[in-house]
Amino acid sequence: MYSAAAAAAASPPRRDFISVTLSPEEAAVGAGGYNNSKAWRRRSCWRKWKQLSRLQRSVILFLFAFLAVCGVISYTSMGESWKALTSKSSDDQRTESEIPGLKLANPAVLPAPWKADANLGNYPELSPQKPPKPPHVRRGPSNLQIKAPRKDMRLKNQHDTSRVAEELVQADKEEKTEKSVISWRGAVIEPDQSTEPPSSKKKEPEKPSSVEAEDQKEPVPINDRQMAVIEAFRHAWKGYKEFAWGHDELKPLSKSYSEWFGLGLTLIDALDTMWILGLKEEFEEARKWVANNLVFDKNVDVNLFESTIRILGGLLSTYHLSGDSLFLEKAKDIGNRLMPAFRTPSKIPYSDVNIGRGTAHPPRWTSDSTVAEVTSIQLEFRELSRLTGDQKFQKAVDEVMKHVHTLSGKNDGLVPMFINTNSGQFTHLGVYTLGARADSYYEYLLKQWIQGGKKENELLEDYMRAIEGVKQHLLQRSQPKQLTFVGELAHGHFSAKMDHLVCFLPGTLALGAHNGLTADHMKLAEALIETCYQMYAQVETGLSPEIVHFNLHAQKGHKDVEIKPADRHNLLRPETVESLFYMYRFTGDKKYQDWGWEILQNFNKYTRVPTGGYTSINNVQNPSNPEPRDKMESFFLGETLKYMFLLFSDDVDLINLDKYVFNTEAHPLPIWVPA
Ligand code: DMJ
Repeated sequence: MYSAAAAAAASPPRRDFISVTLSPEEAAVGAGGYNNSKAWRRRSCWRKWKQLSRLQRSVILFLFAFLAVCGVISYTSMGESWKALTSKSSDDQRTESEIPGLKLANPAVLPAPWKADANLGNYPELSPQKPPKPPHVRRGPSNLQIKAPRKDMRLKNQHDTSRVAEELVQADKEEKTEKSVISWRGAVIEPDQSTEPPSSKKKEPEKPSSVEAEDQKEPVPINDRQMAVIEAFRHAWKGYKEFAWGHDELKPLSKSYSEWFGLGLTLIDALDTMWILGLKEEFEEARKWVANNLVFDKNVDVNLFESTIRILGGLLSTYHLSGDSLFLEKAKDIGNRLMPAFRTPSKIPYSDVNIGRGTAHPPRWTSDSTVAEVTSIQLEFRELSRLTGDQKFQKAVDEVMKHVHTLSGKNDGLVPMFINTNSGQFTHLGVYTLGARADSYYEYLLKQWIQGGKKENELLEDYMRAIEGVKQHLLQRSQPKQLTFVGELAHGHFSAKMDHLVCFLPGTLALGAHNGLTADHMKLAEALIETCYQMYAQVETGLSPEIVHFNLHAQKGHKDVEIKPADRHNLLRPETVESLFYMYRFTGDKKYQDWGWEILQNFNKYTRVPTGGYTSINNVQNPSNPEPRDKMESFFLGETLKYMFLLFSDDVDLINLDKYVFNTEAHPLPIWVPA
């Protein structure tokens, strides 16, 4: 059979060449008579030029002229829209000495919680909340130069088709060591030149952010839906108080409790929710328990991630909202007790710490840690350093992020689920998800970048690249409704499986877009939140299961969402409500409030236990018997109800998203800004 390869082999290869005759001197070079003097080199070039044919010279001259014209054109057209970034690499920017130059975006304080009316039906008697307008607040992104989108612009109306990730990847290829510009249409991001240079002095501990506001804005009255959230919270709290006070979780059916760490998990997780909801009495009672009964000097193993996001995060945010130093003292205590987790060969922390003994260890069956766990403790430890002036907390967690940034084994920014604490390398390569074990890695890339004043470019790069990875490998559309969903990839095989946990993503994407990232992200957020809502709406109880599988092929009588028997449970998780909150804040589209309202009603219908508390259920597909599990997770009070309350609020200053960043357990922490 005749083939092109055979033909190529038969005929001698054709070569294009320019013949150059060597002069005696040049011949001498070949013979070893090389003379590197300037005069010799000049002479030699001139001779070579003269030896070229007229055609050859014309071609070269034309090329030079062409390049010069191109240079002039590109200089004039790009000069307007591109800013050269003269800062050093982001690595340099992330030194610990940078922190002293940072201050709170807002000497933020919410008003002391007012007493909500004990009469649940008597909403109008409640005094309205008075969120103060902090003085000299810098509104909008703090140290970005954002062009185009105004602060109050509804991002959903933007039509930005720029290719951010491609630009980032391209820029990275061109500049391996020094990244100077991250830019895309609609937003040019550059470091704030007014940022104080990092100081090498040991920083002073930060003051609490609870400073009285100078001018008060008009109070925004609590509306009926918010009141319904307050009522739900009180009902949950009633069960906890009666049957589980000071214990980790309420078991509302058996009217008892379960212990995980034995640290009053629900109570601590709920502190800032009570503050935000204005439940003064409940807050004061809980504060008393913290003051008198919360003791960390206990021979108990805790999970580093869970205790960081729930306990450390909860204490820090409560300290910021209330200004009460009790919570900072407790935060310092638990923070110090968690530090032994970082004593590993690779500095990738172990999953578990004994907070009484000061020892840490991985799970019994492996020396791996979960990637999401080791990369989602940074907001809290960084804030603890800022507040205490002790850099060791930030240093430990920053080191983890820097290390993960350099690791191989990623797939277009997507990370595997496990990392080894000895080698520091990813393990179980080839499986990529935005669900369990990887989810909050992506969330914390963006949120750390926001927390730190949008200067840590490596975090932003990793985030942008990962979202491109999601688009490239994990996005699909379901049938029949064409819902955009995020599936999983296992060794090259796509699975149409999506955890409810992934529903954090629309909110995170929207937060990024609000902070100046490409409007493409907002469009994706809009598509994904619709999908997350459908994960509730297409189910018999109107509550989402833990995991869904989407139909990729239209089949008569089949919905988009399929549920496997093992995945039918609902743990009262917050992710969809969380994203609804962000979407409403940034778009003002009331449909997001309405969707959240439906969800709250279904929680009330199927998970509320009459004697107090709410329960996880085993079967979202059976409205006549959803099979209560007899457990109320602490995040129902820490997150789900808090995000519901915020979703139904029209007060953008009730946890202003330009001043606070929520940790992955819904505890708001202040955004740092330059002095
Ligand atoms: C919470 O502890 C946090 O939101 C975490 O990021 C994921 N799991 C639960 C809620 O689903």
